[in-house]
Amino acid sequence: VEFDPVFERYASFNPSPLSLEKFMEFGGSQNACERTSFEFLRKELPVRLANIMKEINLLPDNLLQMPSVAMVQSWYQLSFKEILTYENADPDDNEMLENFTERLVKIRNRHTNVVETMAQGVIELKDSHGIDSNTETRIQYFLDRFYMSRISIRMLINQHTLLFGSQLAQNNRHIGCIDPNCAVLDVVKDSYENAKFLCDQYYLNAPEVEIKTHNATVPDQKEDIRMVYVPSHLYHILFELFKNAMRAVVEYHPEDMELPKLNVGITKGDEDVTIKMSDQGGGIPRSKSDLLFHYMYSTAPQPMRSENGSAPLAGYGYGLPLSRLYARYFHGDLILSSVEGFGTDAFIYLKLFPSEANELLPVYNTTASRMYHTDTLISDWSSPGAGTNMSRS
Ligand code: W6P
Repeated sequence: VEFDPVFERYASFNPSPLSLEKFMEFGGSQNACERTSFEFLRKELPVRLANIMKEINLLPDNLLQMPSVAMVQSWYQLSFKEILTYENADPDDNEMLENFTERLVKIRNRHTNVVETMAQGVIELKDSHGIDSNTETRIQYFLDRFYMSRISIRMLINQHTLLFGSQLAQNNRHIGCIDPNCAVLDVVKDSYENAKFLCDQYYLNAPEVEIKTHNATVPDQKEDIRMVYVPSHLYHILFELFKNAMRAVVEYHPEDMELPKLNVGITKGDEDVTIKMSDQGGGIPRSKSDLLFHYMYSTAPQPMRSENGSAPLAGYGYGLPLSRLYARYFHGDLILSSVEGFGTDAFIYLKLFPSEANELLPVYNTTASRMYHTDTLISDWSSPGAGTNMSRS
């Protein structure tokens, strides 16, 4: 890659994480200021793009040479250049502002299939060169950061285009894609119903759900649980978890048996909203539980398809690792806890206070750079059957 001082300058800045509170201030109905948003984005978008492009450049050569990866890289280069053309634009020029918003929509469309294309690139590498464990560790590290960066950039673009774009089909309760009064129970029900529809279609059966809410902070506990959040992110996480739970339950129970219900608990505490989803789908052995979040594990040959060729319900695609990124994006988390032979509990943790729900962003620095150059540490605990102590490596 050629040396470009402008690119290097943007890559040297740290991204500026925004909290949900800041996003709300930015887009609040009174002071929503297109000019302010533009001035922030024309710097912040190139910074976030350049930071992650630095990491793309550090990927193993044979991965960078895969056609899909090269294509993704070229999209990033083009979008970076396009946003830079606004570097010296006059922020009071309304025509330019309109043009900027349209440009963002084009950029968003260009990057629509980044996840699938990158996954294809990893498959291309596996088929052509194979992937050793050092390479796998680095790709896992990279994809978590790359997809998180992408989630954050799309969040910024979505907010700007929803607040200032031409499609006025705005839900006036929302601020861009943020719902200041997100009813968690409604999102749970909605995602359950849609997963159930797919499950019924695929297996001709689906488990029921029992949902309980507990508001630990309100004495009469009648108030429903509401919070500031991006409903589409929560929906994405829940839909993925429901599909996995349903698949496990249906496949674990013989056809004539009644399916054990899924149980969902929604609890509002002082700091967190926690959603617990329990299934009795037989669980997974401890040795397999880490693998659920591995991108490599998911690029294995596709799981079974139904008679009519429709996509499988849950194929351990990129669904779980991406869902965990969505949860972590505003400093929440997603944890799976399984009892082999019984079932699995999934916990979604979300920050209740919008001021604490800050974006979690990858930063390109020497620590990050080292991850791409250093081999995985050799374990200083025994590995089974290592045999003699004759040799060390
Ligand atoms: C399983 C495996 C899994 C992954 C994610 C969520 C629920 C479940 N249940 O057996």
